[in-house]
Amino acid sequence: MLRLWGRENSSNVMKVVWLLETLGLEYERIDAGGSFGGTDTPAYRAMNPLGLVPTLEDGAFSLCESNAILRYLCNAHAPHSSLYPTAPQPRGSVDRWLDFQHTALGPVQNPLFMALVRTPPAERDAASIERLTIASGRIWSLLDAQIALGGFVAGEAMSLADFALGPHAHRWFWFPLERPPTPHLHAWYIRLCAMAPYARHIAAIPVS
Ligand SMILES: N[C@@H](CCC(=O)N[C@@H](CS)C(=O)NCC(=O)O)C(=O)O
Repeated sequence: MLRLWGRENSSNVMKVVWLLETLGLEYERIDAGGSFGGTDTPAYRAMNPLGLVPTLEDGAFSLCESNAILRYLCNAHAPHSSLYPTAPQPRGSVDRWLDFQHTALGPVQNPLFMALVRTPPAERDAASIERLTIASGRIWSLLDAQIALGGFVAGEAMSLADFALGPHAHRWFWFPLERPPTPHLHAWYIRLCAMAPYARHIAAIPVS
């Protein structure tokens, strides 16, 4: 059986759980990281050298990096799934947004999350929150225009790109902030919330 290491409130774990459940794959999830610890043992570091979550074990094989795990699950366990098309051009479009999540959104929304959620109110830096809010809003506005084209992140069909960005969209709409208008993005988020695994493993988990 597939084994997933990682706490349920990690956005990188959430995307993998959402995919596992969507594909109907049998798995067990083991709490690790954050207050659960367990990521600093030699055995865990052999699977995930940075000591982060998630890590996937599939028999004797292990894999870290959440977007690599998304790709692996489709390649190994759902090779015909339209979530990760095999033709080079649609696959390239999905890969592009998977990279975008880590390289464009992550550097602005992850520090915003730390500044707003993981920093006690008395210690919050309003100027940096404002700067990160504006920067994150620009990224979500780009995605709003992209989703306007086809309804999903990588076009007209749902794909791994939605799985990578969906958990972050929940945080963005949850943050007590002024956001730029993004009607297409918001409509997409509402559609994700209507999907049972997203509702259960992302929208229902307290942002913490
Ligand atoms: N690029 C990595 C980033 C993993 C990462 O930053 N994970 C965070 C949780 S979202 C983590 O492990 N934080 C430390 C912890 O939970 O102990 C991936 O996509 O898997």
